[in-house]
Amino acid sequence: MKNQEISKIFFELAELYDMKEAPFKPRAFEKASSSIANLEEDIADIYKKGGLRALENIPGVGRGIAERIEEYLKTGRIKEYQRLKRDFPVDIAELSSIEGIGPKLIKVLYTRLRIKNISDLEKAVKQGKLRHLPRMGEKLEAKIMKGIEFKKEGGGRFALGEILPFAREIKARLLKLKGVEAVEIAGSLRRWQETIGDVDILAISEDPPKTCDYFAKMPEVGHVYAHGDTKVLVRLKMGIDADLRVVPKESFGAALQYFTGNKDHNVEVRKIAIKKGYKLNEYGLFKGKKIIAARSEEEIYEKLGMETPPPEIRLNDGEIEAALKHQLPKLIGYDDLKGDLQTQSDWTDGSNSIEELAREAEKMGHEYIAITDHTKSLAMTGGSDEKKLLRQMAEIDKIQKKFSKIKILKSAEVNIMKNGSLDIANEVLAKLDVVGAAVHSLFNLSRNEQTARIIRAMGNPHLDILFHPTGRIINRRKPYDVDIEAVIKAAKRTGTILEIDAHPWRLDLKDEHIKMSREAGVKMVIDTDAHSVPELHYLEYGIAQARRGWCAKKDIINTLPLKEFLKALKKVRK
Ligand code: DGT
Ligand code: CA
Ligand code: CA
Ligand code: ZN
Repeated sequence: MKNQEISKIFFELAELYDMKEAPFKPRAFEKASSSIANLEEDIADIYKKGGLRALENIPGVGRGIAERIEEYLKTGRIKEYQRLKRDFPVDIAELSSIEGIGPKLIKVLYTRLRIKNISDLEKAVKQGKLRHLPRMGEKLEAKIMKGIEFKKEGGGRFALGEILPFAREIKARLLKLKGVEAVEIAGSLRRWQETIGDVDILAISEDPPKTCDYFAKMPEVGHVYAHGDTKVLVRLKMGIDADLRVVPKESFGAALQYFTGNKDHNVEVRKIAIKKGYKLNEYGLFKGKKIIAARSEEEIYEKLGMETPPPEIRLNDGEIEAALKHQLPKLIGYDDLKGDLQTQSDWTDGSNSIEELAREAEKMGHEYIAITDHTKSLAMTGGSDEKKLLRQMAEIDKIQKKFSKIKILKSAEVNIMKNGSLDIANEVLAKLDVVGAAVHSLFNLSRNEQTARIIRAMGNPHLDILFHPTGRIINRRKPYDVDIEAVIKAAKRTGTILEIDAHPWRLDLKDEHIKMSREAGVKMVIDTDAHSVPELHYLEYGIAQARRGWCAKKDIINTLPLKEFLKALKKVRK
């Protein structure tokens, strides 16, 4: 499937045009890139079935972009991309994954210092070469060095959101092969862990060697480590390893249990088996040589006297005890959300109109969507001041008339200033349906200052939701130093809701903080932080994150229908 390749090329085209400071094009390519990455269907199939017209139906794809997709599908390349790439033979995706590095700097780095990738960059930083570049200095140089180190600490693990769509694509392709009966993604991906070391796939097939052959020869494969009749281990060109194991139908459940992990969970479960006089491995649960259970995970756990823990919580972190007592919580389900509460429109740094966002949210079955554009002190996004916000509210009233099934909530992602005040006047905040606020600057304050700043903001009676409470960006930016326990306590005291930001780069709050909030009785919401229509589909990442934090439906207030949801907000509006 060509989806990921095309998405990556469009991402690079966006950056390449950004370097040239071309208007409009960067946004257009970026939009198309993320839209295509999120497609479930094979783009080549879409094209085969409906030609250019069908491609244009993909959100964010207009005529021009559709023609470039056609060119790629027909010729295996996009000339425009090759031409631009000749001028800048740089690994843009790799370099821009470092905090502090964007297209403009990449251009300078290449034209002045011939830096093409992270290893070139690291050398240059160590030699102190960066600080002499225009608009650079020792401070930025140090920040970039920190970014490089942070990336290395990550140990080359990929963010879940980079890998899951791709793993699903491989699964879909395998399922189409003749003789393949079932395919499951196992390992950390099935547990929705926030970063992924490698991809583990299990399959049942009538012709295992043929299925393995197919896997080993996929165009995405860069290197084959091992290729047997039932097992293939490869490195993909994108830099991550992937394993395929074809297992017998009779023992599929045992294999799935084993390869889902995590390892600590498996070790404990195996101990329970031994205590009962059994043996457990990837082929089944045995009493002597006799198979007791193997076909499904459920029958294995049942024979061990346990409930089956959902994969998301298999971490040997309390789930085994709960499963033995038959007291596992009923986790929030993937269909339980009624609305999205953080979305940015083209009034600031989002790429779609309010109407487009609402239309897609309505199609997804949401009852409500909050439009939360940035506010004035985030000047680079064109953030709203009071006047602009009032204009937007009036506009939403107009747009609302076109919708009967979804309520467009007037909202904002208000900026928390250094002293903990909000950058929009209370009289205007009072007019919004729901108010979110977040820290977007001064990440380096001391723990005390940062904590006090956030807690003071939560004391504002108009503030309903604290957005992305720790500010981390996976593999890119550490959380700011904040006393999260104190924040959770303040949330309880002030009735402030904490966000689980579902954006796969954020996943903020993270699992352990979600658990702490739930235990403290603090309510949360799950929302996407979408900056475009395709990103509205990120909710599932947030739901997984909430499940990893053991949340039930009642812990998450945007599982409530509109009226009850509004009632659950802070005092002043009640
Ligand atoms: P990753 O790949 O680092 O993101 O994390 P996992 O959990 O996918 O780990 P991986 O790919 O090394 O192994 C997949 C699963 O196989 C793992 O979750 C549990 C199981 N497994 C691997 N090694 C062992 C082991 O030594 N003992 C047991 N009991 N299970 C293991
Ligand atoms: Ca793995
Ligand atoms: Ca593995
Ligand atoms: Zn934004």
